Amino acid sequence: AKAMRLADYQQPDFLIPELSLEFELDDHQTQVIATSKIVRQGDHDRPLVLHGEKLELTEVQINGQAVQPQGSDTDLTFASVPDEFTLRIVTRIDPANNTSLEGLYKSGQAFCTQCEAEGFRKITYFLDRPDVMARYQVKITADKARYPYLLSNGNKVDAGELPDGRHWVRWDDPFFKPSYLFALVAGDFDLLEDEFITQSGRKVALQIFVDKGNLHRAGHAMRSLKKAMAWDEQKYGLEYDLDIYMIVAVDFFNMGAMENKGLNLFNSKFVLADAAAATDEDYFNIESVIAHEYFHNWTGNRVTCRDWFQLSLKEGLTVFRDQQFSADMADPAIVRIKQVKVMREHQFAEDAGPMSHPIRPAEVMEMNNFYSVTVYDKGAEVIRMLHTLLGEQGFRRGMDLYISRHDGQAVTCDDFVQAMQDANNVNLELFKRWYSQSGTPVLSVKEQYDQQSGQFTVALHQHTPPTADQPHKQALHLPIALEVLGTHGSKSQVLSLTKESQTFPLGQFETKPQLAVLAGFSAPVKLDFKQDEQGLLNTVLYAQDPFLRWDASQQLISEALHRAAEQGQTVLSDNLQGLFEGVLEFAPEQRALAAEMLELPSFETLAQQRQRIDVDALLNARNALKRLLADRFHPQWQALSASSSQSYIYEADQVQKRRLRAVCLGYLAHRQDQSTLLQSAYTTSDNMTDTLAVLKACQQADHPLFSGLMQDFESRWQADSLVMDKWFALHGSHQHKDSLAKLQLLTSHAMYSINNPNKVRALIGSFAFYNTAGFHALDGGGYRFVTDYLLKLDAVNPQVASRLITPMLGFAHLDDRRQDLLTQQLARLLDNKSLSRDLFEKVSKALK
Ligand code: BAL
Ligand code: ZN
Repeated sequence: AKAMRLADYQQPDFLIPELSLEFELDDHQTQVIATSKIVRQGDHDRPLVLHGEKLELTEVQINGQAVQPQGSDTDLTFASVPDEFTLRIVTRIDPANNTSLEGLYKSGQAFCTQCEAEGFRKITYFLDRPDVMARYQVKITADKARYPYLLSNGNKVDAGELPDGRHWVRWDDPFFKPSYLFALVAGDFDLLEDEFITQSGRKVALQIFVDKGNLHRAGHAMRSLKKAMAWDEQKYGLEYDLDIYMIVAVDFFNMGAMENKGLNLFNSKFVLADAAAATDEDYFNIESVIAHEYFHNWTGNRVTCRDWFQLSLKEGLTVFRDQQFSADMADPAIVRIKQVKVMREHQFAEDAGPMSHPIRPAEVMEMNNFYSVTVYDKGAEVIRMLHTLLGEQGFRRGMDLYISRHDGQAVTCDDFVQAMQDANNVNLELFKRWYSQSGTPVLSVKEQYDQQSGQFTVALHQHTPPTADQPHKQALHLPIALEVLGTHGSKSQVLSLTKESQTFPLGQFETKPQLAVLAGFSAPVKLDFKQDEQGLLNTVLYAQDPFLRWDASQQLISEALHRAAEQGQTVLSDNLQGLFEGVLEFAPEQRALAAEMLELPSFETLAQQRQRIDVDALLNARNALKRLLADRFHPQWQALSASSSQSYIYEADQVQKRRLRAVCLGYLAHRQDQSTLLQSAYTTSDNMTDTLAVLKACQQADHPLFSGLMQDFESRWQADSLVMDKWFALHGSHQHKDSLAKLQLLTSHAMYSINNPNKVRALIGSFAFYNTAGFHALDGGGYRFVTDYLLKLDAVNPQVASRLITPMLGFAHLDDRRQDLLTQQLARLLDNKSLSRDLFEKVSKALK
């Protein structure tokens, strides 16, 4: 396998302005007739090379004449073609055996597609690259009884019946689009319908298609869609552009969802919700993913990417937009904390491992490997920094210019930054380095207070350690938001760090003030700021920015945990006690924030804070501290976990109560005298959030109630696929001496299937990612199990396998023994001669 390089980008030799697709759907013998208008671009006589994979070619004509191009596994070459011509290609494909879930495949009884990034080439031969944009006309023919709905992008323009029980529908998409935004769905669904009137008064039909019997679970998704449509008009002046917007929920899906023009496809997990079966977190995620895909209509579809190295152009920006939306819909501080956890747990880990890459990668072997937390979440952090530097209005001016300048085009990240720069008359040259440099900068902070003059200054220093992909780093443009807490209240400001080291005066104070740095996580960096515990406690109690308050609490706890791990002894220091007392005091008024502060930092976050960690010692310390806190604040946990008798609605006040309650139950489960309380919390729950809170609490404390409750849960929900994923995940992440045997057993559970990515992620994924004790077991059993599974899974679905290997890659901070064990397993993978390109890219880098 060979890597592609951004530096080698060339304009396409040919363009395809028009494409007509005709599908005769059949499980194993779907026929695709693609008729396209092809135009040579520029003065050259190079051949036409179309992409194509796993296609059976039956007919090719140029301008009505049969021709014989040269075929290979990955392309079809026409040695010499006219400057402008019509190409007709007939191919056959086998959707029912397409387990990669890329291209045209079957999800349950329905046909559906996934083309991003390079799946269209599994449907027909084409110039499958985003800078080739065509107008699509699509005709779908299929059996009417089994497939009453035949859907594609754009507007439905014609339909008819055939004598043999089949029918057909014709769709026309008036917008030019790249092939990755093509979609087709055929199936039998329940349909939820509504409408949206745009700000200019146009009526848009809204349709959500779900599996039969799930109509009552589609309402939240519909409400979310309408909120997102209104928000984008109000916030960015962006209006929807077709007469119809369709969403289809399917059970077999590699990603969360896909923004195909006018026809979004969704993993059913991000559409379906009702109180009994979905948690508050599910409700939140559905709203956010529905919005994300909707926002892509402008940032992604109307303005798209020139090439896949530019993926963050649409993803970083659209994640930032969905984050802004979520902050407007819910508690902004809590939303921000959630995002920062993702950065610290997953993105920092990616940057520290063999797959480190800039948000605009320079080299790619398999594009599917770059739908990463770096491109998405760090990409969004980079957009957020622009927003911080330019301000709300400046950012909006830049967005307006970006959209008006590039509507209908396939452009680059540089084009985006250029629009921001031109609209605001600022110089963003230095800022652009964020797009080409990988790694997590470390920001060192030193404060200085001059007793005589009262001057308070801060010295900032940035340093980015080398990464696997880039040995040398340069200084970046960092917006550093901070708060100075003096005796007369606090002052906030944003410093602009553009050099390696800079000193900033912060004003005059009668006594040394308290400094809190990185308000709102204003830059995606690690902070090196030595503060005493009393200072952190002050920040927790008195800072204005809730993020700073939370962060200080987590720093205090993290340091205590690392200390405990190193000393092999966990104690509840006075300051730590003071922290919990202080937070518990305001918990009844500020429930959501308190809940976040009372929860111990995750093992994954802790692991990113040190060069080397002792897995067992850190796990022990974390558990020991939990037990100490459970005992010390037992009455408070009980008081705050008292359940309310309100019946479930997804609404801020209730969400906050349930969240705090879940954290309290998490502590109570560490005591042996709480079985009655836990049992009753489980029995009386009328909603999945509270039910799962009990299960999770018992699981994490390895409480004797756990297995009984899990059996009860299974018997109640065994027919519900999405709910059973929660059950699988609880088993997968249960840190228990028999967890591996249990895992083995569950892979043959009636509801489990290696073909369904949600199942694999729920069971095997939560083992690899979150079952720290089981996965990192010193006998190597965890690593071996995941490797065995990857070998099987890779042959079924390489994309999912390639996600699942992530926890096996970041081992630099593990002890030598575990590094050895992991290396052995990775070597086993590399020995497999039919390893996918997806896994090969990751494993070969990890072993380098
Ligand atoms: N474009 C792939 C799914 C998403 O990011 O929306
Ligand atoms: Zn996206």
